[in-house]
Amino acid sequence: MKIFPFLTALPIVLAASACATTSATPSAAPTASAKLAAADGSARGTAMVTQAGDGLHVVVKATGLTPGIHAVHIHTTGQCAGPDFTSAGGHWNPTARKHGKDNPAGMHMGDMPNMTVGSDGTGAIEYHIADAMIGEGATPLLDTDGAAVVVHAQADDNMSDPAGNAGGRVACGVLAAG
Ligand SMILES: [Cu+2]
Repeated sequence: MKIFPFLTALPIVLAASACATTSATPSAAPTASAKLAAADGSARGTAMVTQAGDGLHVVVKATGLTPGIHAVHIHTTGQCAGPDFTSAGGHWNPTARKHGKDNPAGMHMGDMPNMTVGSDGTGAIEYHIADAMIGEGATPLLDTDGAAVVVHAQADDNMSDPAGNAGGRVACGVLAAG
């Protein structure tokens, strides 16, 4: 009778060892990263994007910002020319949607949650962008003109097209592979 639990457990052991073998193979997910800077060039933190299945895992860690709530987006052009960073273009929007998660016609692929910055000037967001690729497919994040992460002076209202009434651009970082 005791043989049955052993037999049913055996496939699980085999599957686990197969997983271990697979993860030991060097096949790191594609990544893109950016160093955020203010208009004067001083550092404002980092952004890291990792391919996670068929979506993007985004982590932004900011420093040196005014306490309060700040919009954070991925913008469509990988250029951060000061002082206003308009060179980064509008929001990354390969599916031609309107702005904002609360907009019935939204949202942009580059729309992300607001970031709360504390009294020490630091803040962070972690977010998953669904159905997006760093370097593959018809509309990759890192297309010919690249992409940038932009932090705004104010909060995003998650509704107003095209940019959520988020005010000026206070930090910007060009995303680059790796
Ligand atoms: Cu923006």
